[in-house]
Amino acid sequence: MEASAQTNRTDPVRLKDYRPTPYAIRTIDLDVRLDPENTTVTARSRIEPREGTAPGTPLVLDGDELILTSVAIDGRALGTADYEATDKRLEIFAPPAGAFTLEVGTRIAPAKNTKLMGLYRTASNYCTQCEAEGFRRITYFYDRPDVLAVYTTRIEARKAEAPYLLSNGNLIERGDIAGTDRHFAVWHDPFPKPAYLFALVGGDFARISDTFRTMSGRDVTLEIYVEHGREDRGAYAMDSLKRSMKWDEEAFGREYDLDIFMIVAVSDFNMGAMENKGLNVFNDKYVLAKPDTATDQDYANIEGVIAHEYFHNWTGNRITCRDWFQLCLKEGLTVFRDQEFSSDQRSRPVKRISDVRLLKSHQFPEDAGPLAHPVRPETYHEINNFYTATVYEKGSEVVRMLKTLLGAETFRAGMDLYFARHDGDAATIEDFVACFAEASGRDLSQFMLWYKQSGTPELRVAQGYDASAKRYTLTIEQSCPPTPGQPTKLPMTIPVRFGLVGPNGADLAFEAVSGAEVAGDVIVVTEPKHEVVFEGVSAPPVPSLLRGFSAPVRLALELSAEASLFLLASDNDPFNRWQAAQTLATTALIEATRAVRAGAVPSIDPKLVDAFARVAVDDKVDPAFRALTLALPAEADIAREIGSDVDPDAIFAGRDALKKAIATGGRTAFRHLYESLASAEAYSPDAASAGRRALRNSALDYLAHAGETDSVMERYRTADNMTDRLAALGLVVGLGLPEAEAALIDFYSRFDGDGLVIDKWFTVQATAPLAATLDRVRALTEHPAFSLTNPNRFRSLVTAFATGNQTQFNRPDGAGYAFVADHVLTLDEINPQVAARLLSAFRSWRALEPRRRAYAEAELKRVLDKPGLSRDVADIANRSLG
Ligand code: 0A1
Ligand code: ZN
Repeated sequence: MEASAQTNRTDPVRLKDYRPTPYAIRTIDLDVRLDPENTTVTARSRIEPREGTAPGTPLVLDGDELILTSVAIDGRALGTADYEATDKRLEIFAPPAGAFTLEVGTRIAPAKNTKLMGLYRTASNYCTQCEAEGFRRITYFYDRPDVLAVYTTRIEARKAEAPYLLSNGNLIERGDIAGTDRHFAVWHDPFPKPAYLFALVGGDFARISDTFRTMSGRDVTLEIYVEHGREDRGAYAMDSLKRSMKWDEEAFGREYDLDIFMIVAVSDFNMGAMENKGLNVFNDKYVLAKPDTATDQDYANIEGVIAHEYFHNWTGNRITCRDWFQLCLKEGLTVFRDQEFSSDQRSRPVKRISDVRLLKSHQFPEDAGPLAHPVRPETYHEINNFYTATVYEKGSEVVRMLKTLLGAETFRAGMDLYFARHDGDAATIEDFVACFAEASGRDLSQFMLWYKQSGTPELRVAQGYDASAKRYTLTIEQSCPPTPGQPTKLPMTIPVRFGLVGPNGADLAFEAVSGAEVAGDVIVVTEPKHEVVFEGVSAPPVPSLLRGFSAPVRLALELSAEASLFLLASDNDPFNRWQAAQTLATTALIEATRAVRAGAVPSIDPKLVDAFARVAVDDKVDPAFRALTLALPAEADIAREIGSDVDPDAIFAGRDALKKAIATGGRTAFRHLYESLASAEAYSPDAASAGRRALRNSALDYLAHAGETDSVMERYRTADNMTDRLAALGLVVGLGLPEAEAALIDFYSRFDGDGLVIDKWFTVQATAPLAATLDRVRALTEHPAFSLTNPNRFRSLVTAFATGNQTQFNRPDGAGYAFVADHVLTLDEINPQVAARLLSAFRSWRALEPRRRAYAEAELKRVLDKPGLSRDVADIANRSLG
């Protein structure tokens, strides 16, 4: 390894090294005096040795970029011989033998905090982000999830600067400080919690209030704090919150536990939102919505994220994680819960298809590349890089598989046991799975491999039918490709929900089955190979496997185009009807790509075109489902299916050819659809209306690809909501139509000053698959509305270009990679977390054709070679090249 790269390597943290801390911290009283450049924090903690700790064992607390101003134990200031402090740690050499009170004074400068971890400024307000390791940027502490303390927080600030002073728990005192322009508030959170769930907010906001009566009849105050002038955009978030609270009572028996639940929407935030106890802090894009600024997708995201953070109150807060390796314990489970919530609130099949699309487009590539890691990793260099699709989305799939294997009732019994047994604990995945093993009486040790083995398993399936014996056989083989650190894999437990679809479209019955455990409509695959034999099958079936996507695996099953067309028309499982369309399209797209690379014109099967046109106008089918079926696999999905020697330009051309063929062949159907779906009703974000808009915009997309571009500009001009306006703008700009510039100017002037909408304007331009895009994106980085310090602005332009523009990021001259690498390096000095996420756009570089691969590798090396790189970016660069 090169010397400079070596400086960017550190020792990893390992799961097997987990040890509890020698001391417990039972309570912490914080006194925080807010000031942009000079905030002072006094932390008084009640500390005691844990059982078995030898007297005199040093107390070593975490810190990060802190200035220590005082240390005292039991009221006596310590001398410099008693401790050592750096900006990263505070070591007290010989603490008292019994319980003691430690008082630590620190100084911080929120205005200089561009990492947005710890206490920082957003607009002219103060807020905190402590997960995963941000509390150590506020005071010296055991900043790890297994140290649970009761927090009492006093906040003081100038009244004019921060009329609202908020923290976790219940407000117990507030008042003015006589003779000054200052005031204070004291909050007490009775629930012991780890430091990552601490939050503090100070500032001037508009407040939206409501109440919720819980199932036991307690009234809870609900408050949403937003920027002044945005109070007309909080109603949907509040409604989503109330529906989430009700649903968790009904679906899981979980009631809210404090007197008040607060949400603060801020415009500078590294992630989506944060579940701090009683005081959630949100990226404002997941709170603010009104019809002319937010799309249907924004509304759905708000509903999902509000639910997610609320559900964390039980899965994450009441029961937290023992260590960060267990992150999926709270995240996978909470994603599962929010997905179930949205399924119940909207259409279950539509939600399932959207979730699987996300899984396949984000998690499958992660699992197939150098950043692959188990749902529960066993080592990490930088925990912030493990808030991944694998931990979240695959983590949710693992919980869903438990439910599929155990059945809904036993699953609920396992969840009840988990809540009863571990309330107040910092738990592990073993604790969680043990509850289901106990509730079901099933041995789940093989199932645990889902948490330990990375990579996407593959099921290879062959079929045979013996007409005279009426015997149908499915030969199912499982395998899992090698992934970093895991060259070989053990066979897993894979639940395969299935049906044997007979000639009339109904599932065929069978009299007996052997060769695998079959529970109801689920084949439980456990061995490397099963021969599953069904007796008494009256006709040759078409197998419908992995219904509802019952396991996060790849399915290799040779089905004829006729069989897929039959499933598309007849399968009683809506997910597999959608899957059949995807399979047909994917096969056609791979062929079209191959043709383009061979210099030929792709030939498109008219039967496929016809099937798509028929789906479009099938009024018996839910519009949202039709819209999803009509959406061709994305370029990145096709790249993933091709797997190696990928040429993104050929994929684009092949896909464009298929799209135009469907557009032209189905023109009449799309025209009919577009016109028949016109609506005179006022906008409503409900799922049914959103589905009709999605279908109409899909028709518009196809019409535009058939050359009927007039409708697009008309749609743009007459739209009465953001969904329709943005769909039209995306087409005008993405197709490079002559009206693009005028439309962009119009859009900007309508929404000038509205950051979240300007983000859409940036993204539309950054994702246009046009040769001029890179120059445009470069120019937009100089635009006054762009910002390197605001994560939403940065992501909407630069990250959107890297992750949402296959042809231009992967330009054959390597200029896209160089531009992105430059931005990784610039941003690394401001906000390493967001920089590291951007760099992970390179994760599929090894699958590229040789020329692009060489350019991408050179850029990754250039990044890694920069001295003084953050641990976040160095970790991604090292693993990507590893
Ligand atoms: N627990 C949050 C995710 C989150 C993680 C880290 C953060 O800081 C940078 C912020 C949020 C969730 O799952 O919603
Ligand atoms: Zn979460």
